[in-house]
Amino acid sequence: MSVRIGVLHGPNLNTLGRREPEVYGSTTLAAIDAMIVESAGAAGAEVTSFQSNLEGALVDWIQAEASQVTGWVVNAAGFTHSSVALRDALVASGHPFVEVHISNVFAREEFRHHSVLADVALGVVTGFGPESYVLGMRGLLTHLAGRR
Ligand code: CA2
Repeated sequence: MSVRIGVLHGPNLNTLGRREPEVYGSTTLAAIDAMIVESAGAAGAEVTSFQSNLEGALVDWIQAEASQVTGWVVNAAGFTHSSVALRDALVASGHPFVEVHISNVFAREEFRHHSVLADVALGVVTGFGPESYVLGMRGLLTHLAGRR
């Protein structure tokens, strides 16, 4: 069976590389997508990715892609801490997902310490810069291959 991973980027991540480089680094979202495609491709997996600043657009995308993907890598950005709608859409998709963050959310403001997604995620990767996506993808692919 072929493996196809949906990568979801939440609000403001379209401005990566252009603002707050001391927190989020200088890598653009397009460069992160290229890193993900390369690492997943090396493992024989396909990637489809989507960014939106709108909660409903992210939910619509999850619903539209659910029948085509095998799992998700999710950086829900600010919605991580608030969106029951995203949580519900991910759970309803029936596929495992890994929550990823560029920054270490636990080294930041207290409101970032709580995620409404984490307890239904396969795992969480936080604080490794853009590499968090690659590490999350690797963990997800290992899980899907039944190796853990
Ligand atoms: O560290 C992460 O990946 C976050 O998901 C990023 C979110 C933040 O709300 C989460 O707590 C942690 C914010 C994304 C904002 O993206 C920006 C990109 C460039 C400049 C400013 C913000």
